[in-house]
Amino acid sequence: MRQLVFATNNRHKLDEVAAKVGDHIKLLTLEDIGCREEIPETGCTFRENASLKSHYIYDKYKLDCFGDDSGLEVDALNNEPGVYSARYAGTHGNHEANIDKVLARLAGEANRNARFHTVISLIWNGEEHFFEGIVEGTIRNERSGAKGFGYDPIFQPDGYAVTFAEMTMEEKNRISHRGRAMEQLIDFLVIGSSGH
Ligand code: ITT
Repeated sequence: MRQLVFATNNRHKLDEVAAKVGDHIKLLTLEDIGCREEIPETGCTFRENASLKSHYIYDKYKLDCFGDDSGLEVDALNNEPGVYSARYAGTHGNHEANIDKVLARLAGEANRNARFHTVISLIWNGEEHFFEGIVEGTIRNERSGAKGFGYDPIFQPDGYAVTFAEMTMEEKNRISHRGRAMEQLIDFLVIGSSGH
């Protein structure tokens, strides 16, 4: 079976991706390979940051691996929080404060359109391949639901009456940015169709 390191320190991402790959790929975590460092995310785009994550692991461990960089883009906020999604309110991973900041900045705003965006960088046999996934939706006026992570309680995907935080992981994975990008990665590895 193909074996791949997922370069993430985010437990929720890992769970979602593990559910998506099922038996197709054996996922290794950073813990599995003994990597305890924070991987720097100094790029200005999802693509650059995804690439930094995968290269960090490949350069050090010479293992097939991938990393994703993802975030929320809100039209009325000039696509913020974007690459700063994890640390929008200052502290990395403070999801409650990040949500509060988005809601405060959108107070009174009629245009609630937004999207989640993921870029995955895969290094496979020493070559880099990119996969991208986007899900369009709107930002609710307040939180709803307790599942998922990050901005899930305020993001309602188009065509649904619930937020990502009200969906099961399987439902979210079927339509989410990360789920869509992972489907392409799995196709690439399992049936050999191309990344770019
Ligand atoms: P790693 O870099 O270790 O993978 P991270 O959480 O720092 O973990 P990112 O740099 O890609 O990951 O930041 C993504 C942030 O965007 C994440 O912390 C959330 O705030 C938000 N985000 C991304 N995908 C999301 C999702 O599916 N649901 C809710 N929020 C999400």
